Amino acid sequence: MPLTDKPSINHALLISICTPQFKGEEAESSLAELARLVTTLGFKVVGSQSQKQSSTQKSNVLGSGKLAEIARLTGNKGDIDETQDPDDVIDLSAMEAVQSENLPFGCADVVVFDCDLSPSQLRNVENQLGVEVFDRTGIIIEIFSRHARTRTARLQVEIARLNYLAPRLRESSSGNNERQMGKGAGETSLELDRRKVRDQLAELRRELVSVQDELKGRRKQRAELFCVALVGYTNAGKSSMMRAMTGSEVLVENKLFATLDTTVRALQPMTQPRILVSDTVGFIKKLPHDLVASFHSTLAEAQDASLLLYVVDASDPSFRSQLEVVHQVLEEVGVDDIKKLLVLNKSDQLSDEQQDALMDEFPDAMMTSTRDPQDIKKLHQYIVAVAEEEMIEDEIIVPYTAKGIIGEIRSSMSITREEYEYDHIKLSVRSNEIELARLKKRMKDL
Ligand SMILES: Nc1nc2c(ncn2[C@@H]2O[C@H](COP(=O)(O)OP(=O)(O)OP(=O)(O)O)[C@@H](O)[C@H]2O)c(=O)[nH]1
Ligand SMILES: [Mg+2]
Repeated sequence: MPLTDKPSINHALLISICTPQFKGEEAESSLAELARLVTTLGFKVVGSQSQKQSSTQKSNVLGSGKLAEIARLTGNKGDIDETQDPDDVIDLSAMEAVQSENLPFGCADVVVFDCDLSPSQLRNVENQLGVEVFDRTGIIIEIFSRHARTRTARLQVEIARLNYLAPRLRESSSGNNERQMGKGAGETSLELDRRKVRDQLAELRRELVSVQDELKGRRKQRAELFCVALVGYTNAGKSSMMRAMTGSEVLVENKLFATLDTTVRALQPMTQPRILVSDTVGFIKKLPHDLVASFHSTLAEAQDASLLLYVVDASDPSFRSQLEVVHQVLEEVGVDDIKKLLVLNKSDQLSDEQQDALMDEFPDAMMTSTRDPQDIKKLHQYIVAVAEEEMIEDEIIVPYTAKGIIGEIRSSMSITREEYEYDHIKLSVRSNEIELARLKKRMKDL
């Protein structure tokens, strides 16, 4: 399947395969999410169709009636085998639905399935329709490829993309008899392509390991600081919250997966010692397995945090199931014993009654709107209070001969009392254990 950038806008027809396990509201909200994913990619959604099937595993995911209808909408460019599924009756109700939407002949040039298709299913339906076909994973991987900015994110996404593409590689149209440079004896073009992908994957994995070691080093340096990680479903408002709390210019967009890289900044107004806030990649239902695996390392930031803010878009009717996905992924990453706060965001989109009902349902949560400075202040106070709980109080004696160190103490700890004695200053300070131990060692070495 060619996953290439195209200059013109693609017109996409979305297909939902409903099974006994996946139907009704769940299928509808998933299809609505697929429409947002496809729009994020720059496609225009022209309509959607759903097909009932006993499972998504059949070699032909579409029955002949539905296939004929979709072929009409995609301009009959494919190669439909009329003998396929002789028992399958044309689903008239669905056809009427399409006609009532007045979708014209050939209105779509891309078909997107809201489920995963095996390489052979994808090939079959692509041949039958003669247009480009994507499955949900293909779309998500494509969005990730376009949004990846840093080296780590690019490496992670490229690994996931190649893993996805490798089994979908097909014989190139140039034929497999042609001799090609580097091709081993008896190796077809397809085998050569697959070998190249395998080599490339190995190289990318090596590179990723070295980048991750570097990042691990940086995280270690920050280990003594209190870290808050913003985690949650895509588009919940994590980056907006990061901006509001740290004054940083992280990307905020009404797009799915705007953020793929972890950003770390100090909480503003600045505290002593500093508190760090990190913005992380968002989650989505049915996240492709390879992407989950490759983003585990990005989520290491969450693993190291002292406090997790679970940000949800409380104005989205399906936020409860989104929260479930977040819990699931984070459990896999292993963040069970970290303190958490549920942040019900986008409260400006909710009526007072709706807000009250949500607070009854989630009494330990905090209701916020990233657009309300008062809410950001409330969150700031909460974070500082939690950080303070972890701090301990101590006394430090600084001789006048070592006065220079006081500036250092002021910038890294909170000083609660200063007493000036004959030959020293006695400071009462609050900080975390590691920072205090480090300071005492420094004082001894002076
Ligand atoms: N109405 C309203 N919109 C908000 C609020 N917070 C964020 N948004 C909007 O929601 C959209 C997504 O915001 P982001 O901050 O990019 O969301 P994110 O969680 O970082 O999303 P990803 O990076 O894709 O995971 C943007 O259009 C924001 O302007 C809020 O409190 N109220
Ligand atoms: Mg973001």
